[in-house]
Amino acid sequence: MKRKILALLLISCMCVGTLAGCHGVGAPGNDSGVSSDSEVADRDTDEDDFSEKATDSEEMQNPVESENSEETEIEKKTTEYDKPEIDEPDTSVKDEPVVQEPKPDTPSYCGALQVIGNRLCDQYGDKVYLHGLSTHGIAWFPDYINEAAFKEFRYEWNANVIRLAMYTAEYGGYCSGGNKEQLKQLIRNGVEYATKNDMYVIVDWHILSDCNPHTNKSEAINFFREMSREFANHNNVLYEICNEPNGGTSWKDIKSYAEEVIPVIRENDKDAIIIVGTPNWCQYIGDAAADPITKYDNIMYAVHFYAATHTDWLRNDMVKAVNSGLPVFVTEYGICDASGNGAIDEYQANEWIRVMNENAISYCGWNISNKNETSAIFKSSCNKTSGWTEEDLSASGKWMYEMLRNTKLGD
Ligand code: IDC
Repeated sequence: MKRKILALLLISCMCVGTLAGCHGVGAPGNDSGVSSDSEVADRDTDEDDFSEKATDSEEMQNPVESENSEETEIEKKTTEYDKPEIDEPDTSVKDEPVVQEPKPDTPSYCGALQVIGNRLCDQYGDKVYLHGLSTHGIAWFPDYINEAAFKEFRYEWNANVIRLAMYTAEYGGYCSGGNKEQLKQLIRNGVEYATKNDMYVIVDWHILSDCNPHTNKSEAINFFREMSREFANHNNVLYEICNEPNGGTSWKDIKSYAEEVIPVIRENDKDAIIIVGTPNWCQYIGDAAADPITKYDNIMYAVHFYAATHTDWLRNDMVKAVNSGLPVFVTEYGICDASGNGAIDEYQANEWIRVMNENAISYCGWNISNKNETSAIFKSSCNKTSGWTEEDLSASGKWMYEMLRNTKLGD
């Protein structure tokens, strides 16, 4: 039996009764909302009539009062009113219809995640759907890592996962002159805010211009050793150990890197989900499917797409990999082109979402920033770091907001 079901009880008979007795809504007649002078005059007259009639009816139509004294009646009502709530449990809801709502796939319901076959699952073994957003580089846009923002992403945007992207080689990156302590503190803060707001969180070692994860492997090992030690008791932290290998880096190279980094995390955390990037900016998923990592459990593989650049062929490769048994996580996607800029392709974006949902693939949208580029979810004119309104959202932001709001979490 499905274990994570929230039973939402609707006392619908009561509602129907109430609505049936309500004449304020949908009353026939003039529905323009504007009253004519004569109608107002009529109403005045009606009110007078009504108060007169009310007096009449009180006197004439209350057989109870005419048979019993007023006092006795009041006493009786008080007794009836007070008793059941305190002394007798209300069993009347038993026969009411039960509407079952999905629970959101959040840590408080799903707990520690696990990979079963090609699926991401919760602690009970039920499928989990993580839908959320990725930060931009935290070195460049640190201010979005604040508690109010995370709360909004969870409860306004309906996101249940946030990815913390920490560039390694770009300007100010972790391995290119960035302030390591500050960057780690941002990661800690992000994990804390995600935890407080019942979200999963991905710690992303965002390799890009460093192409091959071996380039900064020893830094990666130290970073993940320290982070996994600190987050060992969290059940909501996932590790993405190399964003996008590229520049001809082979799956063989990536796999050998992964097999050095994974055991470092496993020393501290025996079962956290670890996501491994795949060749050619996370597009050659077939290479991983042909030769997956078998020495460790709870490993997933990343596909990244930008809808205006990557279409059917990458979707098909992704589905093929999933069908062959590979657990896939789309840790980054955009609805514009692969530069993070250019025009939005809504048709392709919707196709991607459809296929990912059909295959229970989790996903994070790029990016939480107001950078002047299509993929940023906030307009560049918006300097707020929480408390956003619709006007603050870019076209990508509006699309992602609507999509996340309209996608039910859980099943
Ligand atoms: C882009 C950012 C852009 C930044 C650039 C750095 O949107 O502002 O200047 O990185 O090189 C990826 C990468 C991701 C890219 C994104 C868009 O993972 O870092 O962000 N993209 O180009 N893969 C495919 C696209």
